[in-house]
Amino acid sequence: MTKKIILDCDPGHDDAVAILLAAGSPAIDLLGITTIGGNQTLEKVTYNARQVCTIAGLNEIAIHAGCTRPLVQMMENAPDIHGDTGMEIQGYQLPEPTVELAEGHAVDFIIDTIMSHEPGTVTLVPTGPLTNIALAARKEPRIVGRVAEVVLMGGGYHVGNWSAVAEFNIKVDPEAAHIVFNELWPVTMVGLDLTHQALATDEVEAQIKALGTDVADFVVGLFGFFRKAYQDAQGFEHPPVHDPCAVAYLIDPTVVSTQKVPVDIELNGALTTGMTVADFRAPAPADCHTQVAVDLDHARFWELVIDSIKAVS
Ligand SMILES: [Ca+2]
Repeated sequence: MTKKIILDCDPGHDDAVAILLAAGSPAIDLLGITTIGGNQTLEKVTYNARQVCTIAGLNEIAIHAGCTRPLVQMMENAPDIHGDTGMEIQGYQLPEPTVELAEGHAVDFIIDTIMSHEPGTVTLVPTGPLTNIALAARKEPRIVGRVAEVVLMGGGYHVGNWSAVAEFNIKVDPEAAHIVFNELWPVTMVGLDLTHQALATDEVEAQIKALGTDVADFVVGLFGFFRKAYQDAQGFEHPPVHDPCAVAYLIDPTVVSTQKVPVDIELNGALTTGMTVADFRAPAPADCHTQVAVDLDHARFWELVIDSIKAVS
């Protein structure tokens, strides 16, 4: 059975891989892509989403642009990790996008899509700041009871990457994250604890390169820039490819193990604003609606990504 998803993203190197994984998987029905200012400005990440869809031949996909900035905080971007364009690349010539932007705001597309499908059939997959998702829940509260689940890349119960304890997507719009984690829909947090296991090793890159297709060359080019950025900015040898982990969990839940645990968002910390505070002190209560991703099957994860790259090539 295929899962219908909306991918809400800020491409972004790893967002680009998430789009490819979703588009190429027979287990996923990608209903649309919505964009959110994050890794770079809304204008840049939306352009990048159109480029990714052009490369992957997703000519019919609906791409809707969303919010330009967080609910309360000033905009923050991540040029150290994603470059000035938000999707800088090595050794690959990005095309002029031919896939057009659809009319209508991302928030309205999210609401209309959920409300026009049977309850429990649409999953939201946010891989950027949670502004669009939070606004959708506030504008049309009935979506909360209608989505199948929210599977998001963001946060971390052990480490941060934008501060000692806060991850970028949550840190840049903590108020939006607070809304999303406190609505009573099922939330799976695919955080840094999990995504730091999704390393694009030399072996993985060689396997992708060996496919010899244009899409494979695109991904290898992304990894080239992303590896250098992660080496320089965060001391990683190989880059963690965060966002496709959320999609992989939906394709095959055995790829990502999870644990039910209450999670809330710190809004007023002196050192901890944007922390996803997970309470592991006792077994989660029966009505706990949040869970966190714990362990990744690295080999199976990359197998899924490679299968999708083949499928869209
Ligand atoms: Ca992202």
